[in-house]
Amino acid sequence: MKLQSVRIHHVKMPMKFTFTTSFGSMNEKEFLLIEATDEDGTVGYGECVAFVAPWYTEETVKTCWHMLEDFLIPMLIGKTLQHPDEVSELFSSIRMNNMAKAAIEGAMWDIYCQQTKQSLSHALGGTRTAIDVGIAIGLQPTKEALLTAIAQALAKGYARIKVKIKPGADVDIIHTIREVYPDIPLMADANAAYTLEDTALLQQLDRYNLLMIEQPLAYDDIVEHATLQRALSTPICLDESIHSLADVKRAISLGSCKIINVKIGRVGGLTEARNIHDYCAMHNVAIWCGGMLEAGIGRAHNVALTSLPQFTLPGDTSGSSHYWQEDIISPQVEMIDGQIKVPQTVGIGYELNDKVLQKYIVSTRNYT
Ligand code: OSB
Ligand code: MG
Repeated sequence: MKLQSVRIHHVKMPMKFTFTTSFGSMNEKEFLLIEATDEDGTVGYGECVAFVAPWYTEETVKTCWHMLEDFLIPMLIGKTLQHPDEVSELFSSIRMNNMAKAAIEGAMWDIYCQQTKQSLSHALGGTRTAIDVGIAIGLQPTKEALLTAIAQALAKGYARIKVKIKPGADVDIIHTIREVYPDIPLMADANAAYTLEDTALLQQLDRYNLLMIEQPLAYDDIVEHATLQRALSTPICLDESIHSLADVKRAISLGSCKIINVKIGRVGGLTEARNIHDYCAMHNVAIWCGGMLEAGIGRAHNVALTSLPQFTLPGDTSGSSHYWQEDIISPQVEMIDGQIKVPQTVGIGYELNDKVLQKYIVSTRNYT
């Protein structure tokens, strides 16, 4: 393949709910949609998952746009590649900016799959034909609202419930949930809101049989999580701390976590995500696919990735209708009885719905 031109669509989509974490709230998703055209006319799409503000990682919509426009797209246009794995190799001279890299890398995987007439799931080594789906429920204004949200999620068949916690809204919240639902698969995500000084408090969570606690300590820490993991029986799952296979190796060798949340954007693309999968499969480390409140293109990529065998835990990969009135793909990603079917057709298995996309496009820029 040889990339000929790229269009970046700047998109804003209203969400169906307000999503609140220890950092703040979101009720719309602003993102970049990458439309890449190969010299043979094949068009591939990638979604940049970065948010408007750098509260989750350092990247933003604007920093990604800058990286894509000034570095990544110029590096890729006109280069002949045999396989999309070569994209991350090519980008290795650029430090970090993983969500920007993943956005265009994902589009190249899409082009490759169409040209070689295979599904993205198959090209990545996927084996599952359906994936288990969990839900991430943000911080709620009241305990009643939280219990209602959980009841609704269970009624829809979600295979796992994740709730956000923060200092002041943690043990108490989990205690309340466990009083009503002693046995549901439950986990808590702290989004880096605690320090080692909170060890005794976090130990109180051990009695609630949580599947895991996600990213309790600092976003850039791997060392202190190892200290915390030794003090907890609840498995720690790392999210924000993991940007590469090298980070995964460090975390596993230090004992910083027992589970890894893999996000394609955070680790710089599908190739690195697959490499992390392969390493974790070899070392018997459980992994699952995280979410960034993606629209349809990013969601389709998450579904394909989750079809790989070591994704043994349900991911944050809800169906389109959980987030959007109308997603930008057709068909929509649909969850039925806690599962999403993995498309086996050529490419990502969903078509971009241009009519819907047009409603949400703010601007478009062309690069040749
Ligand atoms: O910490 O996993 C996280 C959403 C935005 C930013 C960070 C996180 C999340 C989620 C997943 O919890 C939400 C989803 O995509 O359903
Ligand atoms: Mg998280």
